Amino acid sequence: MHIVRYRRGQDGTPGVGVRDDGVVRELPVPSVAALLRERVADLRALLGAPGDVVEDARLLAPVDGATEVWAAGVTYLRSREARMEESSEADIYGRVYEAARPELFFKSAAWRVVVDGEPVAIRADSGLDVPEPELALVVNRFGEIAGYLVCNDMSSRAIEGENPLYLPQAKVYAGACALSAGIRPVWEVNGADLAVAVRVTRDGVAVWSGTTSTARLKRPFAELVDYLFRADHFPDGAVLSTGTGLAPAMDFTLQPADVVTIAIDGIGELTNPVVVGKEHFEHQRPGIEVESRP
Ligand code: DO4
Ligand code: MG
Repeated sequence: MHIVRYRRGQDGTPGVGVRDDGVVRELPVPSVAALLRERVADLRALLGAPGDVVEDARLLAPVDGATEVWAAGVTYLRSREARMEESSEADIYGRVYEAARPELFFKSAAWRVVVDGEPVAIRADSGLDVPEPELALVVNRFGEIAGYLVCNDMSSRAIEGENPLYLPQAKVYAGACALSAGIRPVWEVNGADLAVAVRVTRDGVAVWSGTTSTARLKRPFAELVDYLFRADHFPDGAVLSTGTGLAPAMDFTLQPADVVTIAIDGIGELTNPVVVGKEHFEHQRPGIEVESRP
């Protein structure tokens, strides 16, 4: 089962539902944010009694309201190695990999997230760009892990490599954050040992692929969530991407029209074509699905 946001094909009305065996059934809530204001036990009860079938659901990005997407970095050995190769300041990546405090950074507001099938972007001012295939935790406002998503943390290696202080520019720009369409509830899958696979195709030919497992993640999920919630409130919950365990060699860079596919066992698949520049995202607008909280 997956929690989904959708738009009805006929009248375009947005809704929230559960998807099982390809069939979407509606839930009596206005947003995914509303679900993330519930404790996991209450969420489970709510999902157990869905309503009518939605015949013509077009799936949307699985986040809305004030839910923020954050990401962890250098949580796998491969990521530590890759940063040390690309960076003018290799030492800091080795230190953060060993440190008690993880690297966490803001990645996206909900309204900027793209979903399966939509384009992801490389920046027009970057020359070395990669997808980062990651398992993302969906965390409710109480700091409980409620489910999982597939995340592509698109990144400019050129910009981050030039100076680590450029990290926000390397990581946060139009089309940089893609999430799979459905949230897999936490009680249905063990996120700690899942196969993660990535494939980039160019003109139909695979130009980079790789596999890893979430078992190689250096830090427990609970530790990452604990640091995120230490000094801030997330009234509509948060998505916390857990970092990449897959990075290509330095001679690989994404190109426009490449297609990136990320699959995580039991969670879902995320496929996005690559475009260059912010022009492709002018239709994105904040606030449309943001509702007032009680
Ligand atoms: O330190 C830069 C970011 C690392 C990252 O995004 C990752 O390891 O996934
Ligand atoms: Mg990453």
